[in-house]
Amino acid sequence: MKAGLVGFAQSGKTTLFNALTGLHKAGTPGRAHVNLGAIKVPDPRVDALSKIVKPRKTTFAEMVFVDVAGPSGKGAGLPAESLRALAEVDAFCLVVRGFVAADGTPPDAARDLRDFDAELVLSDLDVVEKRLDRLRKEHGKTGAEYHELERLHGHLESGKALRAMRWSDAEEKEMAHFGFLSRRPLLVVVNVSEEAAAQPAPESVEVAARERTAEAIALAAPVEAEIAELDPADQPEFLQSLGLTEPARARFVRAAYKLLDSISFFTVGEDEVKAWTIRRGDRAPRAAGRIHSDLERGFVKAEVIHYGDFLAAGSEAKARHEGKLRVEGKEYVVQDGDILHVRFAV
Ligand SMILES: Nc1nc2c(ncn2[C@@H]2O[C@H](COP(=O)(O)OP(=O)(O)O)[C@@H](O)[C@H]2O)c(=O)[nH]1
Ligand SMILES: [Mg+2]
Repeated sequence: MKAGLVGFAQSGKTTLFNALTGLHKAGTPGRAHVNLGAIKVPDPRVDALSKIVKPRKTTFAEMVFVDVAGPSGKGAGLPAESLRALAEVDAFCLVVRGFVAADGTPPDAARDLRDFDAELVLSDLDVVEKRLDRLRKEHGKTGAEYHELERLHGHLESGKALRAMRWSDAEEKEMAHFGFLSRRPLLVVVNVSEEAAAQPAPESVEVAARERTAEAIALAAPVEAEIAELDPADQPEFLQSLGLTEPARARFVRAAYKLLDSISFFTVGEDEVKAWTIRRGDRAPRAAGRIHSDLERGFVKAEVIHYGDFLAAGSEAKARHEGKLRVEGKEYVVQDGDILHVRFAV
């Protein structure tokens, strides 16, 4: 899973990037520069499985972040390098300023959200208009693509993001190559001051986010960066002093999973216990394909034990003995917490 940190300059993107990844990148990346970092997705189930199986290696799912330079101001548009880096992200994490700026400017997070979303809409409108022009010249005002794009044009022109549109799977596929920015799932992170670190996102932002089919969370990026620097043993006390129960990293990852409708499945063996990320609704062959493309191509069946059954039994052999192992075929929809063993032939 790959998330792009976006937002206006000085909103705290790089500070959040450092807090999430534990890296120490300086300031705002230049126009031709992007920061790239990955975090392990915390999952107590992986810890529990690892304790039982005692594998040589334990691997958590990964979430990759890209931190790019934002527009310098309202209407300035995203720099070309940023657009290129954002082409391949699964979701946008929009960082909006919720603290008083160095020059004393009070925050207006809801406005920044509206302005930034408008940038995404304008960028897509530009793409649609260019394609419509081209189609008009080549074929006149006819054809399925022309009419479909006209529909998107109307929607975008009314200022609305493509996120809110219902598309069939076929439409989704047809439109994929355009890489529309306003179609990407959006997680709004309000970077609040330390005093507000434990409070939910301001109501005005919640409302503006909901109107845009987006989710909102609040955190204080510099505080999170501090937490990331602490010895794990010292973290609980520091968190408690701020009124927090867990680092925002954990909340952030959960929100991102929810936003992308992602779930985890596991592979378990003496060599490795490993967590994998898939979309809810993915069938067994696609899940197998995350492990290796051969496993998807040559998928025969999957042996499945659910995490809860595995834990209750205490070992794979016992879970088998208790009849908790199911054999599933190509149509099986993988569930969050499934432990898979894929049988394949290529
Ligand atoms: N007071 C305060 N300053 C912050 C906060 N987050 C970031 N900053 C400061 O704002 C400036 C810009 O932060 P940075 O992360 O580089 O923003 P970016 O341009 O969005 O990447 C830096 O001087 C940060 O120290 C915050 O929550 N509170
Ligand atoms: Mg930056």
